[in-house]
Amino acid sequence: MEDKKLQERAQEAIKHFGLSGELGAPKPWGNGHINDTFLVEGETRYILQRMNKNIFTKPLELMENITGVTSFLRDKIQKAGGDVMRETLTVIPAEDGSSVYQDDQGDFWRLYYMIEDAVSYDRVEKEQDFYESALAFGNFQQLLSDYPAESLHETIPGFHDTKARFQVFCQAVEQDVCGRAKDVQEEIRFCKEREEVASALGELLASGKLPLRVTHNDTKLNNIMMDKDTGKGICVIDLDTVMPGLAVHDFGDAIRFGASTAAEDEQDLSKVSCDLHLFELYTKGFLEGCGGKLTEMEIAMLPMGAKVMTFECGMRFLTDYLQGDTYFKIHREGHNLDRCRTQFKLVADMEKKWQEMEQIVKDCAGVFTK
Ligand code: ADP
Ligand code: GN1
Ligand code: MG
Repeated sequence: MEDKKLQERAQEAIKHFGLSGELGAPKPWGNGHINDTFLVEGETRYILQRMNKNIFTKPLELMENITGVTSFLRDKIQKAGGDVMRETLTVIPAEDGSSVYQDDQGDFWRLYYMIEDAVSYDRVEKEQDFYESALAFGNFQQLLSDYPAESLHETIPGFHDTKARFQVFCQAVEQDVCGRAKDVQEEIRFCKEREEVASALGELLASGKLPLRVTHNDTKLNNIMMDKDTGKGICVIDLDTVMPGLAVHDFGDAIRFGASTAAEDEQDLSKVSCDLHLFELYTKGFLEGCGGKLTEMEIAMLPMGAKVMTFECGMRFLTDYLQGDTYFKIHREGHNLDRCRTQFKLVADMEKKWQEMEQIVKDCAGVFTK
């Protein structure tokens, strides 16, 4: 019922973008956890999104970031002789010229051209795809290395401030608004035992040992479109969180999702581990994609980026579970708890494989700088 109503609202929203020709009814699309995404088919295909207003409280500032970044990328793609319709998102303005349409319920809708002949994966199916995604995410960072960072709004303040997120988690345990804490004591203990993980990277940033760069901050495999014929990562999407951040976070977030042997919400934890072969492939691709721009400290901290991002994500899922599932979309009871458990299983597995992970990074960096 809820979904039906939303679809009807999507159908209303699309009328406000001044598109010509006949359009099919918007169809729910993709597996994002944050926005409501629809495919709209006409002579051309479009992606219509209702932006999550609880999470993105300043949608116009967010769209300013996205139009700024995509115009900047479009320029570079054009100069390099690339295909601007496929290698970057294109925002289609609403009929009043604004980057969004606001409906009568106060929701903001935006429209993009669909990236054609491309797919996004929820799991690594062919290992080469993971390598290609690493090249593309690394390259994305390189392309934005001269973007005026000061012009970017912080769309979610403290997005990867893991230490602050740890405090929020502790409050959620204390407040226990849904009475769920008693059933997740093991997960709470796991998280609390690792308080130092939460501050590891923040301290290096604060002391100037890690540089602030323009980063994507949400480098899940399904946030990149891969060419369906060549398998190349052609377009980085989901630009809501492009902000100044740490390169090792972008690396780490991709590992936590793509180098896992199981889905993010797998219930059988015996299937969940960090695949070191995939870790190695991604490391190679990312270093190459960044084009030698990473500092020695950044390279040394890649394994830590993977552990911190996985820990942070598990902690965010657990916090959301404790707070009554108000942030991430869920599709079943206990979904956020299942997701938290896979992340914590991965953290524990990375801890066991720590030396090997460090060795892999050293070997890859050596080959790359030779
Ligand atoms: P969320 O923030 O909810 O994750 P995304 O912007 O990542 O939303 O979109 C969800 C999914 O929709 C993506 O994983 C991708 O499969 C698809 N998608 C989004 N934008 C486009 C686009 N311009 N072209 C093709 N597919 C897209
Ligand atoms: C969300 O938007 P999406 O589904 O690509 C989240 C990420 C989490 C991820 C976990 C804005 O990503 O931070 O790592 O879920 N995005 C936001 O799957 O919070
Ligand atoms: Mg997404």
